[in-house]
Amino acid sequence: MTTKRTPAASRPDDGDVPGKPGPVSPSVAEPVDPTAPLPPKADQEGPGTVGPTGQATGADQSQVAQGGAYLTTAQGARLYDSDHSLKAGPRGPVLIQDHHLREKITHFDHERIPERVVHARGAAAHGVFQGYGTAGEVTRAAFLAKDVETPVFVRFSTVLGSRGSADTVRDTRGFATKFYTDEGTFDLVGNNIPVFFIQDAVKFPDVIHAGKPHPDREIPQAQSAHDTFWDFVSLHTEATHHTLWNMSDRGIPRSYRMMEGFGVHTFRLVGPTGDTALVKFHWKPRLGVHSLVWEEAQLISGTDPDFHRRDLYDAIEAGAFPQWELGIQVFPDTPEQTFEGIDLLDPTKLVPEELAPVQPIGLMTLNANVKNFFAETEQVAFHPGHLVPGIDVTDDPLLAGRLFSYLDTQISRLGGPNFAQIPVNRPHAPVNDMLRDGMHQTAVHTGTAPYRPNSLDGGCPFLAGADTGAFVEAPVQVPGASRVREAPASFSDHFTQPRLFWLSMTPPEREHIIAAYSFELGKCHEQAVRERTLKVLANVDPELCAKVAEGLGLPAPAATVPLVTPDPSPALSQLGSAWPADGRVVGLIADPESDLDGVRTARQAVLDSGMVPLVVAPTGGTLAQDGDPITVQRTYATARSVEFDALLLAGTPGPGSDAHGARDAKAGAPAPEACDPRVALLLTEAYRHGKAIGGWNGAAGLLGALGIAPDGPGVAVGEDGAAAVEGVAAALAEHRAWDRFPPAA
Ligand code: HDE
Repeated sequence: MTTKRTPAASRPDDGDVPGKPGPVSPSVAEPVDPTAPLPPKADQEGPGTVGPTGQATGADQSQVAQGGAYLTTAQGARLYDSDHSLKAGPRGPVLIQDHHLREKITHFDHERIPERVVHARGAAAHGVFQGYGTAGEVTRAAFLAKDVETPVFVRFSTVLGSRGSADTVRDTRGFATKFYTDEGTFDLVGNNIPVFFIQDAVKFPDVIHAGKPHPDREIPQAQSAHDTFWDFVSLHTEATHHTLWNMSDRGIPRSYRMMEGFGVHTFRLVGPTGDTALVKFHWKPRLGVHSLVWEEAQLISGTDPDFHRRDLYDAIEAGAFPQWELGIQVFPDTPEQTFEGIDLLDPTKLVPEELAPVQPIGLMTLNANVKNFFAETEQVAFHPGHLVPGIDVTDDPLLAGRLFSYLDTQISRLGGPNFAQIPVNRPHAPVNDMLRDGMHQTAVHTGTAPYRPNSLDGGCPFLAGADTGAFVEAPVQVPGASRVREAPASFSDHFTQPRLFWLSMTPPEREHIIAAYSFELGKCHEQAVRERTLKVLANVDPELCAKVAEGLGLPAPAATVPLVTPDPSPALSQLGSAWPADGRVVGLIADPESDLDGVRTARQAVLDSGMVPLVVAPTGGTLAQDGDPITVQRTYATARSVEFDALLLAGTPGPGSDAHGARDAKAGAPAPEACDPRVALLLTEAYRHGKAIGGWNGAAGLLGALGIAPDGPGVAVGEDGAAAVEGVAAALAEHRAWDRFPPAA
């Protein structure tokens, strides 16, 4: 039997079926003016979809994929069939005259563009930046003035992995922000680590070739735990500082929302009177800086490779808009370009916040998700050379190379020089350039004289001066010098600042660093690479070196340079501060016999504290003895501890019994085997990862049976659900129960 397709006019089901187009004219899309700024993002209020907690999210349902009533070709001709190729008879050959087949398949064949050579995997969001006005003395940048609101687009990324790689791999994270200011677009293309592997752009292909998969078998994907990476960084010791940050908890962030961002290079600001200052940019997350633990990160790579992308999208969709304060460290613009002996042009060095405090200059809020990943996240084109009046570059040799590289890469990635016309890249300031033609030119430029000087187009446009909003380079003195391929002497200190970082870490953070080096080097096959890395670590700290050597089963070498011991910088540690628990995910483990009123109370208390409750039960559906049914979001089969920041074990309605399969074990503590093994795994894994655990009425017995002391660090067993949530929220302020991790020393 065959299906015969006939023109729509003779089909009986058209026009009168609910939800199907009637015989009306299709809406015609407004022609796009490529020189116009992007329209403001539509408010996200709307009828809404259901988010991960089962709550309405408020997402805009009016944004549907197709705008018109009828499906058309790319040329606007209405189609009567897009499901069958044109054939000579139902079983005959496909005819080459099928222009619709060719249009559809050809377009599909070209759907992919080259992925970014680095930072291929990313996630992005729209938002707004509001200036505090506190930077007015050091920069004339108008978007930093008090209460000025500027739309922004931010893309977070990993560096090494391909587009389809996992989010939670150990890596540096990109943190690139596009400010659509009234004076032109400013891109702050930074990372979540304040220093870089190399001091000179000419080394970039080397470090990336070393970090990317091996060129023969193209493995491993998105990892630094392999021989070529460690071969390079052990030979090229200026990478030691960045590598140490990567091996620390900073290499595995809990969420993009909980990462710091850094401009890395020193920039030059130009003030209203032309005075200049050197600055380093910092993004400080309102939720604090938090990380995963390594086993958790590895498990998530399998169970939810989209963990960070999902987290960002869900939070924004739920209205939990992430925020960062932008801050600057300000240094005098002296001819030496150093501060307290630290070379400000060396991107492998940071300036401790204790020496130069970060001064807040504005607040960024991400408040809208992208509507189309390819159009926005994939096609956004950042470039450190996108600068606005009042923000200029320095002679950092790494930055100089980037100023060349980013424009160049967009031309091959986005297929030509007109990528600024792609909607996400369009400036919001009026564009009046004389750039013409080229691949993917979408503007229809009028006039006859795209050159200057000219008289035929009225001589316009005119040039501006600093007083009329022009970008004017600061007149920095360039000393007369011979041409050399050399670095300044101060660039050769590769160990003082890694040592500063190490000495600033708390015991559990040190333990994580030791474990990370031991893991990564343990994955290398070359003994020479391991031994050489130990020699590098000996120049950072003898304890670090000895512990990693112990893990590798190798002798610890002695330092080959005198160890300088700087004052530690507590600001480099992620521990020691209390942070809001907003946005943390709390799993509520319950079964049909649990105290469901307590579950309802606990669930509401979690929501009231700005956290996300997910009910975990033996099966899907709802839990209800009486009263409102409780929707189950995860079953014992689908839940894994890594999805949660905290777990709550629901109590039973009556006194003196134990939940979750252990109810019959009345004599003494319930036996661990009486607990559903999947619940036992959830709890013990979460415990091992330092997560907050709570419960009520009977939970203590089961936790104890699983080896989790009910009064231990980060464990909150309360009288009822609300008390348990309170205890868990308090524990989450420190993110993890750090006392559960053994100290390094
Ligand atoms: Fe990049 N980098 N980079 N980089 N980088 C790119 O540009 C490059 C460096 C950073 O979400 C590429 O559009 C060179 C430092 C981020 O789209 C490319 C050097 C820092 C992103 C490129 C560096 C960064 C990129 C690839 C050494 C932190 C992602 C695709 C001189 C301050 C932006 C693209 C996004 C992307 C080159 C070093 C951050 C090839 C040559 C240092 C966040 O142009």
